[in-house]
Amino acid sequence: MNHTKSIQAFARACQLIPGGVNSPARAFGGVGGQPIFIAKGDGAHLIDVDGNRYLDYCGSWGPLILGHAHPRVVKAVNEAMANGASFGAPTELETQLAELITRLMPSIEMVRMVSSGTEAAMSAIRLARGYTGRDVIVKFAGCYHGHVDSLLVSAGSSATTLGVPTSPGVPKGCTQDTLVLRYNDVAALQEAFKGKGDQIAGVILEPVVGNMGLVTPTNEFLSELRRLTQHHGALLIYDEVMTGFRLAPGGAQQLHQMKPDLTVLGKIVGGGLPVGAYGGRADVMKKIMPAGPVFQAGTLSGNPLAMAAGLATLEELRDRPPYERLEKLGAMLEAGLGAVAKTARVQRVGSMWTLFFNPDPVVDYDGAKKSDAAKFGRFFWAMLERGIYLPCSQFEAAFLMSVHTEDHIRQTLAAATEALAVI
Ligand code: KE4
Repeated sequence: MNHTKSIQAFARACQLIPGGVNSPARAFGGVGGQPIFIAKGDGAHLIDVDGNRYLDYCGSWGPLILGHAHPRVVKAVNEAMANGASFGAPTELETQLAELITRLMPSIEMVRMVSSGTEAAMSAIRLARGYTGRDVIVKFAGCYHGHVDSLLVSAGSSATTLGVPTSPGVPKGCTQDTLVLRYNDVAALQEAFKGKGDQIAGVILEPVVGNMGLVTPTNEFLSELRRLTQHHGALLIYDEVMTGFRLAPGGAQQLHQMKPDLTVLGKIVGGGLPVGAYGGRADVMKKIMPAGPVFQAGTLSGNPLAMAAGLATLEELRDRPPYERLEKLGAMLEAGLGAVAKTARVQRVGSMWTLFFNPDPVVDYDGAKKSDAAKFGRFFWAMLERGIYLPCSQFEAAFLMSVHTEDHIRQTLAAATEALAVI
């Protein structure tokens, strides 16, 4: 494949943009080489600036469950744009999206819109501390909740990919109240609450992890999380930025039949435009300014274009639910990869999946880090050259979109069979 124009575009970008990218996750740091510059998305495909066409399993890292440039989303955003991009005043679009979110996720009784998953997680943490009057936040190694200072400790996603899970520039004061535990470690959770139960404001987790690669929680872990937080008056915060509206209409919490106190949202809720949201129990949410004293604000929070894209996306998911088909396609892909990958294993929930180059089941961050990331890098490029665009890291989840077909899966399995034979 010819990547001349991508190489030229990257060199030009590097003059003015650190690392040539506006997010390290896109830097190809985990797979080597230089990032591909994209010209256009079209349904299940990406077309790069050299005209190469790829079957896309990144979907912008999750938001595009409906595929690129879905007609219903394009129409909604164009209509909103014609009315003006932003007013700095409330619009009914925000209330309409809030009504749909709260209908799909009943644990969310009230919701506040922001502009990214990071902003949503940051606000939820502040709210948990403001509501409880406590300082300690529990997170789990390998989970990623955006680049929130207090949560950039043992963070997954590109922080792990690029080898900086705990970022410089974050003063000790920001993380001294962040307690990092091992995912799925019930004993450690019990120990933490035994020692600090009356100091813990909240526990935040990915209820199905995408950011160390796809890792699933045990039922015992989820149940104990709910029991201990309830017992000690700490808030249970589900970060469903990646899983929300993807794993089920009501996200992972519907799948697990769990009711968190707060939920953090992003990605799909904006349909590809910048939207984050956080919501949950009304008695907690009413602490947020101007209803209550906990401050949070944003110029483009609830932006009409972003609301229109999010509404069109959630309405399409409501009108034509893709979940059964995504499960069928996911199972077909998992079975096919399992048949050809001798030293790798697929871990999957619905339309989220990871091919781990790891002989053992991955249940936590230590396990994920034992994966052969270099081999994943060779696999990534072998697939890219065969027209398959995967997330560029072993420590990420790949995503099926509603526009994927069985032929796409067959094409992917044929490419994987060849790729696995040569890496
Ligand atoms: P954003 O600030 O990137 O919108 O959301 C942060 C975030 C929060 N919580 C979870 C579970 C997330 O997965 C994310 C963002 N995910 C990464 C990819 N794993 C986004 C890609 C990027 O950083 O460029």
